[in-house]
Amino acid sequence: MKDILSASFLKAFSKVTSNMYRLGWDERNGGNLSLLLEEEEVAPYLDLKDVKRRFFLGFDAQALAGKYFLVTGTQKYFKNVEGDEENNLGLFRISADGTEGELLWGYADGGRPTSELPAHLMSHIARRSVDPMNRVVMHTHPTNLLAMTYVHELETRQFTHTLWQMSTECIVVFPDGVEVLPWMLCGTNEIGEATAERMKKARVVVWSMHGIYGAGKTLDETFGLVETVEKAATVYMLTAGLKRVNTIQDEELKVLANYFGVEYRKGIID
Ligand code: 2HA
Ligand code: ZN
Repeated sequence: MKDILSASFLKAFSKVTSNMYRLGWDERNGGNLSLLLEEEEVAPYLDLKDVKRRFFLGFDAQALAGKYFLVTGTQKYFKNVEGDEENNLGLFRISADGTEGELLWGYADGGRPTSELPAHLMSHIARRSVDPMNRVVMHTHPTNLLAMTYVHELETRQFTHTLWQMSTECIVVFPDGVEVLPWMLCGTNEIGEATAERMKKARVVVWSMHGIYGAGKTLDETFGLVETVEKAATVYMLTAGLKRVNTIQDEELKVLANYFGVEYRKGIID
């Protein structure tokens, strides 16, 4: 059996949590991250029959039965993940009936998965229904995006339009735009269901006055997606309240999308 700490997926996962912390997105226990793994990726590192503990999911995850997930722990700090993975992360399988997590490694100090596990797993199900290659769900509290939800209309069309105007790469990186949820109580099945519903339309869901959810095929891609949204929100916050004399015109957004061959979401600029 190989040492799981040497697994490239575990190293990449740790590194991304460190980068998120370094950028100031994940204060204290803020943020949570989940990565879907296939059995053949996990098998070299763990005895798949050795279930350490079981925990109830509290919703139907049948669509993910038999899938493996690496997930940050509840009350754990992103700044502590790298170098102490076994206490701060857990790797579990979704039981055959979709009701339980079967812990195979991690949460070593008796911990549990993030309180946002419903939003994560429901988002995985929703994203995979439109993109079967989706493997990552990232929740974090990027500073300027959070600030923007205090001063900008909380409406999907307007919010997306503003972000697309904030830098030339935006419409190319997130042509599906961002979905905006109103303030809701976090850690519940309700916010999980609302997030997952929006995830069918876009890979980014803004939680007003809280943070962001991003989804993607790889850790790098998902991090890059959230990073690009946060960069746009930063430009917005640096210019909000100042007299804006220039912008990217809607016609220019269309030229960009056409040049890069991306199908941008309809109803935002037309
Ligand atoms: O787990 O970010 O939304 C900490 C959070 C909850
Ligand atoms: Zn949060």
